[in-house]
Amino acid sequence: MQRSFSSADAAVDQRARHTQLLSANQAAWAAMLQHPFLRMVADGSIPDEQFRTWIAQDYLFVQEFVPFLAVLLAKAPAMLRPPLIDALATIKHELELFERQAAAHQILLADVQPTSSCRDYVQFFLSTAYAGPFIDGFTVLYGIEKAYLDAWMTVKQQQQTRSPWQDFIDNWANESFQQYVDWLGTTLDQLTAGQPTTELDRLARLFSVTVQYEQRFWQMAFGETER
Ligand code: MP5
Repeated sequence: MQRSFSSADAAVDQRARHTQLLSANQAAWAAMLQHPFLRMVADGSIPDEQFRTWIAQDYLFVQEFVPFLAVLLAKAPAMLRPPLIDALATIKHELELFERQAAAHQILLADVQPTSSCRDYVQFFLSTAYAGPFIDGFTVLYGIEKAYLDAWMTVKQQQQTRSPWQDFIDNWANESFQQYVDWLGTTLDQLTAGQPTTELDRLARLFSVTVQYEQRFWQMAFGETER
């Protein structure tokens, strides 16, 4: 049967928007997942100092996720408010996980100063949410959550034995987080359906920057020179 090229074809392409963002950043994404930090967590060789650095810095990161999600919530279409409220509630539990684990491992979270990797990343996602339209912040949210889903799933798949840091691994490598990230992806597809190319180019740039920050964040655990 003959098919004419029509809006149906465009719709197929638009439905896969999140896949397009991922494939456009395939090399950087793969490099991120192969970072030594993740490999060493998986095989149990991660030095305590590196993991502790990550905990303290990621705690600062997650704390700033509250205003990030709150600003997104304020700009969100009404139908997206309930799931974003759930996402905010999850952050509250996540902060408690960091606090419990820090106490159990004698890690002081008070007075931790952000590294430049952490500070720059936080500034990037906050300013994107504050200054841009909802879709910009939502695209960054998708990149951030998808990065942690894939990173911690990769660790979990490679693990042979239980890790002393298992609660962190399981916090992101689980089915309900997978479902949340899948929902973010399909919602991104729906929100971007029919958008002009210039809009999509801007989102693609925001997504690429997110991937770069993710990579840099793992590297930061091994030390960085202040910029
Ligand atoms: C996340 C995170 C995931 N905690 N830290 C970095 C550097 N990237 C992504 O975000 P969330 O809100 O903890 O699921």
